[in-house]
Amino acid sequence: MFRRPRSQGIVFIGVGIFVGLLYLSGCGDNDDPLAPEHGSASGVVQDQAGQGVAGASVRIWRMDDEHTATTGSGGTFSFSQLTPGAWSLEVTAPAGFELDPGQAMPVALQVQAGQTTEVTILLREEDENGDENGDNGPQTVEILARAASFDPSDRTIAPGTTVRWVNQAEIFHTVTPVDHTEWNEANLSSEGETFEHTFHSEGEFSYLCTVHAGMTGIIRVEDD
Ligand SMILES: [Cu+2]
Repeated sequence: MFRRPRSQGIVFIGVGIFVGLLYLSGCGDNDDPLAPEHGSASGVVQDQAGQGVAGASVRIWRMDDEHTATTGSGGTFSFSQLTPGAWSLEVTAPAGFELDPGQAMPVALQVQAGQTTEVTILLREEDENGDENGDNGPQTVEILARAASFDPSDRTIAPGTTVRWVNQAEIFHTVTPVDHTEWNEANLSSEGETFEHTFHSEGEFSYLCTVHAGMTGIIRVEDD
């Protein structure tokens, strides 16, 4: 008759205890060392025909954390190792394209640990108006509302330029005209919020944030 050696029985018991402990340790809710701490965001930049657009610049940011990418041949991009939370994503169209008028920008994204947040950005082919002189026609420039300053605070632009103020932090700011009515007071209440105004007339337009003393700026519109 076959008789199992005593030492083999002890090994079986030992393995059983080990497997049991492994199982128990896997049941912990929050202390699982293998739980993902980061999330991902990926997406596609496409034109109105649904074709991916290569060469678009993609920027994703959250407080002081910022990542950039350029879309490849399928119009795709992805960011990994993102801290979970609210992120803002902005796409700059490559030559020949512009944002679709219905495309909100920047896009607010919610990143979750262990998950990939998907986003689709719509562009359209740029119309050819305003492109006769070899320049890029009407331009949009950005001014960043930082913790307590506008950056750049002094900006010179050509008539027809759109200025977009972008809130960089979860801080309430205003963009309040000083001694002019070129635009109405605007609020930038949260991170990623924007305000745009297109300047058609030459002049110097001062503005300030009513919340933060010394947070001032000026737009100089000059035709040259
Ligand atoms: Cu402010």
